[in-house]
Amino acid sequence: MFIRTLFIASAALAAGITAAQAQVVTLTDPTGDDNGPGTYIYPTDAAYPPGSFDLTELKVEVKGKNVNFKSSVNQRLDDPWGMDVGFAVQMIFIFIDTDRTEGSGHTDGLPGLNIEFAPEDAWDKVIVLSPQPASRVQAEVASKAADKADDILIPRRTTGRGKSISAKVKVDDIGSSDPATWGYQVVMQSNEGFPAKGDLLTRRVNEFEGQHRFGGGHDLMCDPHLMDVIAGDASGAPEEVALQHEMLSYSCSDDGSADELAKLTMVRR
Ligand SMILES: [Ca+2]
Ligand SMILES: [Ca+2]
Ligand SMILES: [Ca+2]
Repeated sequence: MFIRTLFIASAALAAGITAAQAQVVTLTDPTGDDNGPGTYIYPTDAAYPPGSFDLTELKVEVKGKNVNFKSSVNQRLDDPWGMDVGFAVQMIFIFIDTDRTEGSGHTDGLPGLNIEFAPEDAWDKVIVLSPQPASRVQAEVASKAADKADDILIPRRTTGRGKSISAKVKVDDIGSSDPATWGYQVVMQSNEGFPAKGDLLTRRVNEFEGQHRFGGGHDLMCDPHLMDVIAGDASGAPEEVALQHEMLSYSCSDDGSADELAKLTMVRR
């Protein structure tokens, strides 16, 4: 009897460990593709060393009542602007599709990104990793993306260490507790403390790079304003670079409005 009870207990324990392990999702991105659709160039200021916007990994893990997000880049983080959270130039948007239901969620992006999502890849929540104080990000969301405010999750504290930027969000705020079932898209942008009117703290991409402007795109808002995303099945395979460039293709009309915005898809496991 005692042995039987022990067996059941250890079997339950083993099952519990398996369930916990299943709740870790690791997505990998190749290096050297921090050029958006293939043409983008870093700003010229020394605050943006090579690799700063080259996404390499996203790790998502449920721990108790929280979901931890840890996103890595191909350059040691630095704090040239005195943000006091261990990083400064990056801003990362983690879009998630928690219900995998076509037509449920948002197909438009966020102000300043110039992207959209396919209906089958509509996002339900986005986690914003910014070095700005959460109160500043919240104020920007309230004034520039109020219609989506309920689905824009701003962690109380986001910190950088080594090459990784981390934050946690409550499972209850996401409304789903199994990251293995979600779809993902990770958008690498840059923290712009003095954003253009309407932009959600994002840095612009122009035709020519400037001290604090990305280059290689278009001076208006028809080009996707981002440097790196995940593509394919996010295993980090070299062919994901071409898939990214294809996904980020866009077309501008003569007056600089978008004929076609870049349409992002989700990575699913
Ligand atoms: Ca990358
Ligand atoms: Ca532009
Ligand atoms: Ca990529």
